[in-house]
Amino acid sequence: MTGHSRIIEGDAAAKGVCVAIVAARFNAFVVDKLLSGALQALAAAGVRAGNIDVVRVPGAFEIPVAVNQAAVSRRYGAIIALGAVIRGETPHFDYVAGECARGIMRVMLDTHVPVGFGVLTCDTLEQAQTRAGGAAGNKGADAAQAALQMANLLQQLAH
Ligand code: INI
Repeated sequence: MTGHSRIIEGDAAAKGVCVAIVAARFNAFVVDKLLSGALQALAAAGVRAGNIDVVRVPGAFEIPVAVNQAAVSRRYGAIIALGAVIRGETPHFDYVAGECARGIMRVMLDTHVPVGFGVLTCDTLEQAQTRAGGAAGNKGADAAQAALQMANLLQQLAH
């Protein structure tokens, strides 16, 4: 018989890691709930408040450039992107939501800094509220946990 396969998986308990949260001001009444969820999840994982920087940008369209700057600074082990893009009557939604997601993925692949994607893309305000601390949980908290897990996983894969 050959040996056992190794299972390599991220652990969300992250002591000593510095985290940047990049949060849009647009739809702040939703995004601020995502931000509370993310901060609670980070505290639960043992990240010290002094190791967390919260960066506010105008809207989801501006998130990637701030995430990129945070990533290239090499100050952060994990970054969390928070926003709420809600479909209106125009194709604007598709550009804002699509470019936000694409830009964030590009930063992650280019810099190897994990970015939790807590940007809601919803048809209605009600759907967004359900995902920002309502019946469907808090996607800000989920994004924070994902970013910490990925930071831990990437560290393990690098050795
Ligand atoms: N920004 C958002 O974060 N959410 C939206 O739903 C949204 N809509 O619907 O327009 C939005 N637009 C602003 C955009 O992100 C930029 O801030 C703006 O275009 C200036 O560059």
